[in-house]
Amino acid sequence: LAPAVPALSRIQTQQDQQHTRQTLLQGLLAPQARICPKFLYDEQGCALYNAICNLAEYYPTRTEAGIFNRYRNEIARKLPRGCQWVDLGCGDGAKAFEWLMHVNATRYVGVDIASDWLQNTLQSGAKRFPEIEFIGIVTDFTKPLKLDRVIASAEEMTPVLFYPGSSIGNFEPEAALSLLQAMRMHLGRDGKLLIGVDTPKDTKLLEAAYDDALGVTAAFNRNVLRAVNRELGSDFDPRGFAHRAVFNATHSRVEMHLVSLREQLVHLESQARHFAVGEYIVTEHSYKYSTERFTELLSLAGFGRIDHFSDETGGFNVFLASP
Ligand code: AVJ
Repeated sequence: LAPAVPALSRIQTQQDQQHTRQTLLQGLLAPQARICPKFLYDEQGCALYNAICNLAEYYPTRTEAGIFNRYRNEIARKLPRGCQWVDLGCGDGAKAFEWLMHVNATRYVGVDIASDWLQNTLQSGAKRFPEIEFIGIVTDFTKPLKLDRVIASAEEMTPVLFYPGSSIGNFEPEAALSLLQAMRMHLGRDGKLLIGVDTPKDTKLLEAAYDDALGVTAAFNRNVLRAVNRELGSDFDPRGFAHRAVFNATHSRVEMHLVSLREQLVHLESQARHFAVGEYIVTEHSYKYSTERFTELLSLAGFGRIDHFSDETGGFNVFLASP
């Protein structure tokens, strides 16, 4: 029996695209230049990110997998049977696929901005789990409202929202709160949120995780300039910028920068941006939350029941939250 071809839909209107470009342009022209981290994940960027996850220095993926493996049964017992498993930022789906059998999932909903990857993920998932319905949605959820279109009604099928990898850390805290609130609203009575969150730790460890010896993260960061060139038709030269990762303890976040190595002028649509030597673009904030701070954020977002699971060193947390 051949598995059904998974349905893939895009919730990106022309207006969204316009707005995305406008925001990108605005960020690049601002006194402190910035690029939204979602542009890191074009096809090349996804491949580099997957390579990052296997680096010795990048502990989050490994540590989270350890927690999932260790507590799989305990967590699965607390999850609803026959759920729709909503995989937010699914990538290759590998993390989610480990769960589907344990919860008797009825439907898998893959959500990602990288459409090429999503199609492959759905196809391999449908092959591996022929009894589960696979659907995919190409979108980013920088706007919480988009979740409306992503999650089928909770009355119809109880949702498990799966948001691993500490991707929540890419949002500014206020935006993270609104996103968690939006998630909470979509859970109905019995839905659950399973989310991985990185913790603050020794600066050296944090900075090494975001500036590895092989330069994979540097390539990942500089690749964003190519994605921007494609989006805006601009003329960034990736060789003109150096990767830098710093832990900002005041804000409890790792910052990725692209530092201009020379004085240069970059053309952006009909405008141009001048960069002095040492001037930089912020490409990513990766917020780190202590157990207490993230528990507080979840309760502010309206979650009533919050469990968490950690590794021995407290280097990473997995939260299971219910309305
Ligand atoms: C995918 C957002 C969780 O912030 O650790 C990895 C992205 N950036 N190395 C992170 C990332 C640099 C990653 N997230």
